[in-house]
Amino acid sequence: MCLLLLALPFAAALVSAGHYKGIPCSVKESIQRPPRGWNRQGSAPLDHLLELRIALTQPHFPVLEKHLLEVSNPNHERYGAYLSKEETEELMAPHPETLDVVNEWLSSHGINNEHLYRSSAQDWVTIRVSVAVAEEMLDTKYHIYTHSDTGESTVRTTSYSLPESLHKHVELIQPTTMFTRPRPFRSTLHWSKTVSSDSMSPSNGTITGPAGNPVDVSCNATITIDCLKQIYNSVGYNTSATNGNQIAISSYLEEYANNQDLQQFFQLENLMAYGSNYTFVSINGGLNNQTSAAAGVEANLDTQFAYGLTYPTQATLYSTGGLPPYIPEAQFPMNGNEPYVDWLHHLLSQKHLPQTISTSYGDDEQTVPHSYAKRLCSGFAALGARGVSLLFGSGDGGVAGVMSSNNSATEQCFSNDSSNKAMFIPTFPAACPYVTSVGGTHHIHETAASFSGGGFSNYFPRPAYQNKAVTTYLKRLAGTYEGLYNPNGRAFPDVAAQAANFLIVYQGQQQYVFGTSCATPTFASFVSMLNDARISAGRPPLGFLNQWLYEKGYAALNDITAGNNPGCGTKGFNATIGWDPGTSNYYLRPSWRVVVPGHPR
Ligand SMILES: *[C@@H]1O[C@H](CO)[C@@H](O)[C@H](O)[C@H]1NC(C)=O
Ligand SMILES: *[C@@H]1O[C@H](CO)[C@@H](O)[C@H](O)[C@H]1NC(C)=O
Ligand SMILES: *[C@@H]1O[C@H](CO)[C@@H](O)[C@H](O)[C@H]1NC(C)=O
Ligand SMILES: *[C@@H]1O[C@H](CO)[C@@H](O)[C@H](O)[C@H]1NC(C)=O
Ligand SMILES: *[C@@H]1O[C@H](CO)[C@@H](O)[C@H](O)[C@H]1NC(C)=O
Ligand SMILES: *[C@@H]1O[C@H](CO)[C@@H](O)[C@H](O)[C@H]1NC(C)=O
Ligand SMILES: *[C@@H]1O[C@H](CO)[C@@H](O)[C@H](O)[C@H]1NC(C)=O
Ligand SMILES: CC(=O)N[C@H]1CO[C@H](CO)[C@@H](O)[C@@H]1O
Repeated sequence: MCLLLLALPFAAALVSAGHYKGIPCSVKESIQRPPRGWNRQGSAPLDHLLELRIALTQPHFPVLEKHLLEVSNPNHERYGAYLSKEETEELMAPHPETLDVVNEWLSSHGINNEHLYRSSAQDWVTIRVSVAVAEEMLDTKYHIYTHSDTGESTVRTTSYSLPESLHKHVELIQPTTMFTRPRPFRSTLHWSKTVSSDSMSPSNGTITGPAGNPVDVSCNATITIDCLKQIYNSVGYNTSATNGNQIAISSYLEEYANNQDLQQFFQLENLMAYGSNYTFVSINGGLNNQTSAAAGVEANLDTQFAYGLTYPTQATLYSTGGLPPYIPEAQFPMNGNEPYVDWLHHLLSQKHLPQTISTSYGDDEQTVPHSYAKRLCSGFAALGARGVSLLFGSGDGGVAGVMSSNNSATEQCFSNDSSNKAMFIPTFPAACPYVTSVGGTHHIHETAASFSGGGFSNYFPRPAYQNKAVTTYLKRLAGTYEGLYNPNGRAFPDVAAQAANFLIVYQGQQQYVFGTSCATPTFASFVSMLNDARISAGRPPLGFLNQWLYEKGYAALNDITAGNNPGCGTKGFNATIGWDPGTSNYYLRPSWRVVVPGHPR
């Protein structure tokens, strides 16, 4: 037990068998209350098993960050000189003293090397302990919390403590105060079973697309693979199956990509890809349930469009197991963590990585503990240093956050601190400065889709690469919404792409889907095509995109100048007039842009 010496000196001395028992502890992390919607029920069963993740301090992270900013800066001589797995791990590793101190603490609780799992860089330790042991180690009390909307239950606490000598060695321990469960960003589904034949027919003439080339009229109502190639001007560009370029999709939360649906989709939208396949990678027990009824809309959408657009590029699907929510009646270990950490551990332990990865999941930033969000963001930075382009959806609730199913509620637009202050809700991971965040547009001429998530982080300060674009936008905003957002925060999204009326195949039927879930694999696919061209030309891939995007890449993008993203009872942010050559000012929200990569050379 981690007792306060002052409170119980004799008892503490008597029970202290190990070095750390009975020495002064102090609170490591606490929250005032669980995020909105979570209500405390009874105590957690003492024999319930928890998989605790312990993040150790990374003293060399600033050096890693410096490397990242150099190798992904198009004006730097090291542009494209990405780090190897070993080099990256060296910069992620904790100090040897940290390993010693933490090992000693663990063994004082009877936890030795054979009971734990370490990440490849040794920066995370995972242990499996009962609630009783965790409560003793962390001087806390776990309870069962139930969510009022979903009925999901979870075992959590609002505060935990550590011996003071450990504080500087341990960054965070979860699950303790973390209530987040990332959700797929899909806003609406149209369940219409019949898709009218003329909506697919190119015979109805063409209109002029954003790049000045002809686009089928039908694309204004139904988005197919052909439409996206036309809109973003890549018709006739052939990717290579053999140059080593790869695209990957992340899948979580028991979302399964159905292979029969995929083949049916290929028959419908890219006949060349019919019969092709992808590599399935299971992380932390992620399953691949091919029962038609188990197909996931998100997983089907992501794989169908990303693989359909980039075929014959080698394709991968990561299925990361997140254990199901805690069920009070069941006595076996359940409900681990949000799954990004497992996914990161897997990727960072690989020698070779896909150059482009699309992830259409996320949660409201304030439901992810600050320390945890920071640490995950550092992991994304490490992937960037290795040359991976990470694309994340910006959310489907406009300025109100994730809101995967209901866009009208305003009651969630408050801070979860005691001030209960009205505010816009940023999303995570989209708001991490080391990922590229993708918002949504619709129609031709493209306008911002109203659901498109966008705003400013409350956790991450504005990165230097955004200074020029964002300060210009803020000036134009002239104080509107003051107090509802953090003007010094990382602004997102970085880019946007078509996000409505995507025609997918789901459980054998043609369906329309909407959301930044559509935009993310789309943008990722065009990044992958650019990487394909670069790799074929013997050049390194684009890696972490944002410095290049804000410095040079924007010139290939189409400004979106109409539309807004309402939420929280407001009209949200306006997309405004774009690049202004007369005054050299950006009048654009960095978001509402669309990629028009043209024919990569
Ligand atoms: C595309 O559809 C939108 C919404 O229905 C409409 O406002 C717009 O005029 C259409 N674009 C063209 C080029 O027909
Ligand atoms: C791309 O492939 C198609 C089909 O094999 C072929 O007709 C076309 O010429 C190729 N385009 C280029 C630019 O090589
Ligand atoms: C395609 O790949 C998936 C995942 O690896 C596998 O389950 C499936 O059997 C493959 N299908 C074919 C037709 O090879
Ligand atoms: C696969 O999904 C189906 C339908 O949801 C379910 O009945 C079945 O139990 C699942 N199989 C496995 C092995 O999880
Ligand atoms: C809001 O909740 C998150 C996650 O539980 C926590 O990390 C954060 O500190 C909370 N914010 C406040 C101001 O309590
Ligand atoms: C959306 O939220 C509002 C306000 O909470 C509620 O009245 C409405 O029924 C919800 N709609 C759906 C489809 O859940
Ligand atoms: C957005 O544009 C509308 C219409 O032009 C205007 O009324 C509104 O003030 C603008 N809002 C902001 C926040 O700039
Ligand atoms: C406006 C127009 O030309 N509509 C035609 C689109 O194509 C379908 C099928 O090819 C015709 O039935 C429509 O008349």
